Amino acid sequence: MSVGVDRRTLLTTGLAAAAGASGLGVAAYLAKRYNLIPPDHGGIYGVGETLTYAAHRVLTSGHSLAREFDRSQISRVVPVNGKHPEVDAYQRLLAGGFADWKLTIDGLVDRPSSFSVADLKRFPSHSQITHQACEEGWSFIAEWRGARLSDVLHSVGVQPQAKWVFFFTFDKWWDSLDIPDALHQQTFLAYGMKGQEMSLDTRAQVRLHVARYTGYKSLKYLSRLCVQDHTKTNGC
Ligand SMILES: Nc1nc2c(c(=O)[nH]1)N[C@H]1C(S)=C(S)[C@@H](COP(=O)(O)O)O[C@H]1N2
Ligand SMILES: [Mo]
Repeated sequence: MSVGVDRRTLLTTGLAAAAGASGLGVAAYLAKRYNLIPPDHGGIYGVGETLTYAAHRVLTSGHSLAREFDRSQISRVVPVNGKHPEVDAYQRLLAGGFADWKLTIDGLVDRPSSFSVADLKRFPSHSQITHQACEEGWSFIAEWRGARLSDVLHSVGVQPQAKWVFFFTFDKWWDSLDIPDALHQQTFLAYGMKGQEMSLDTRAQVRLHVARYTGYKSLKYLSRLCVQDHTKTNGC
């Protein structure tokens, strides 16, 4: 994988070593063991993720908002992290301008469904100017436009026992949010940026934008969402 991931692995290995020494590693282990944190791709964020999530839950209510900015504060440079997935299925969608792309939502929902870009655009459109920060140390402020994930999830009828939403992508990343974060008003399925359509040259046409979290939760190249009551990815 990319150099970035190697750096992250180093970073989290270092964190885990430091945390182990202070007992935080045990807390992280227990949190993971008892399904208290939303897991991420390969667990590479480990202790750091656990602490971030715990701090979120202790310091903020599920309804607290990420800061929003003025138009004048939008960054001129908005770096793109990574390349489009090379898998054939994704390359075919890209070549066709995403006309055949659909986002499947299944799991603990009353009406498993698939949404095209046009379908997502039929939900009320919202915009927000927020900060996206990569854990590797760079960040930018951008205006994002899209459907609230909550509106899309409500339309398929999330069942009462649901606890987590898992997100799967064409580049085989995955991540998860708990239901309060998935339903949060600033969690978007974004299809626009800087007043334009999301650029197919650089980013996926629709991406998750989770304003209250570090950039790695804002998955691109989405293929499927699965609503669950447990944190096992293979149960989806
Ligand atoms: N599918 C997928 N989504 C992803 C990533 C990825 O590698 N694959 N990288 C994440 C990380 S670490 C960051 S910081 C942001 C970067 O988003 P950007 O390319 O819009 O800057 O995307 C996130 N979403
Ligand atoms: Mo990142």
